[in-house]
Amino acid sequence: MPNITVYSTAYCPYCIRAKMLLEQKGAEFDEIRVDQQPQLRAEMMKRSNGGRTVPQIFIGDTHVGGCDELFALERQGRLDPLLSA
Ligand SMILES: N[C@@H](CCC(=O)N[C@@H](CS)C(=O)NCC(=O)O)C(=O)O
Repeated sequence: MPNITVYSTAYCPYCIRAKMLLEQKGAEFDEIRVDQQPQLRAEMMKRSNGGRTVPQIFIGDTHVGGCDELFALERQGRLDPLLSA
């Protein structure tokens, strides 16, 4: 499975939904809490080309985007191939 990174904050419903979907898929991921460390928010924005909202999700080299984009991939049947790449 590719490395998966989820940039998140506490009390973020979109983060919770995204993490639940990944967990349902049995995908392990690193969670980076950007509310606790401002420099990591800057890293998140740089890696995501200016993405300001959380979550920002990376699967391998692919910047998925946020929760909505993750669920869109799932609806399109594109998430499983990405997770097993
Ligand atoms: N469409 C985005 C929405 C994400 C979103 O609105 N996240 C909230 C936290 S739950 C956020 O980052 N708000 C801060 C802001 O909008 O600057 C997604 O699906 O991830």
